[in-house]
Amino acid sequence: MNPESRFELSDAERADVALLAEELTRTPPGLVDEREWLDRCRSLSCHLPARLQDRLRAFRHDPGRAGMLLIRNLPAAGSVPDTPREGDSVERRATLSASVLCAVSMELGEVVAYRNEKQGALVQNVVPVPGREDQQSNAGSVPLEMHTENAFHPHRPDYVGLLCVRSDHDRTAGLRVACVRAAMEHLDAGTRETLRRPLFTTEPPPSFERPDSGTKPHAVLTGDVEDPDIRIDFHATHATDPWGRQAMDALADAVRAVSEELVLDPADLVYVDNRVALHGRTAFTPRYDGEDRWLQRAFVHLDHRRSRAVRSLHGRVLS
Ligand SMILES: O=C(O)CCC(=O)C(=O)O
Ligand SMILES: [Fe+2]
Repeated sequence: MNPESRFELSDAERADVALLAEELTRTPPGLVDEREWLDRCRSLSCHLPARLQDRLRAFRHDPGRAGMLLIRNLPAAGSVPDTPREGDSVERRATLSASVLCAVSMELGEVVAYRNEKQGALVQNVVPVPGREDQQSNAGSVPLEMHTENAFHPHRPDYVGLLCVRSDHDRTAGLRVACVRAAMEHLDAGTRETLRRPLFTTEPPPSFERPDSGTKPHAVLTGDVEDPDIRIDFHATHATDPWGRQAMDALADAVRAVSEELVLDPADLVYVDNRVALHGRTAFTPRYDGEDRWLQRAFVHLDHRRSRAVRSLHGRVLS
């Protein structure tokens, strides 16, 4: 992996983050979705180690060629409860892992969630769910296709944060990340041009309850011609004509050629820049024995004001 997309805390820095996160676990009312707790979390996030703050700021300024940042050696809880098994499970309690995820995420921007997804909780559990093995959602265990997170949504996240609480038994579950900046080199001029035309529609993912509906026709690539933003979900996005379909196939090949696979260790935290990078996951075999793979996820927006019309004044849940 490119060293610019990786950051490792020293043991002393990890101890400092642990103190800060432990204080958050004791902060009333001990619930991450409550304003009082979030206000304290934001204040404490200003006291994260300077080197980490510096790196987060640099990542926000420029997501690099990989469009992601892997942060290693964060504090991990001494004992981790059984991996949840139920569908749409969330973490509302200010556990150590939820506190670490929120504090680092709040240093990056505003933590947000979606009313129609996972009960609008800010910290969501990414775990395999019995009976949903084949689903194209984070509850599945078949390969999860590469996607922009919530590609259908006008206020999709700017960053997706994924913190590993527990790895899978066989260590075969790989988070896959592919950045359009690298993929562009594998696309010819005609394909790039087609991907800039509004020839694609995108449905909500299975994690969203209705009544969210799909998009109007949109482009996959927008913004700068050489360094575009990308919006596509290879499961939920459909081309409206054969040219679009051909361009999507070419893009899928390019994404495959540049994607990186990360088998996360506990206390690894990855941020994917959802404007320029896609993510997905390889297949793995859940056992449903309490020791399955477990990530916690949070979404970050850079500009809270932009979603004001679909959010209450101090709320973080978008309708
Ligand atoms: O399980 C993973 O590694 C990623 C799942 C995913 O795409 C998500 O939770 O948004
Ligand atoms: Fe995702």
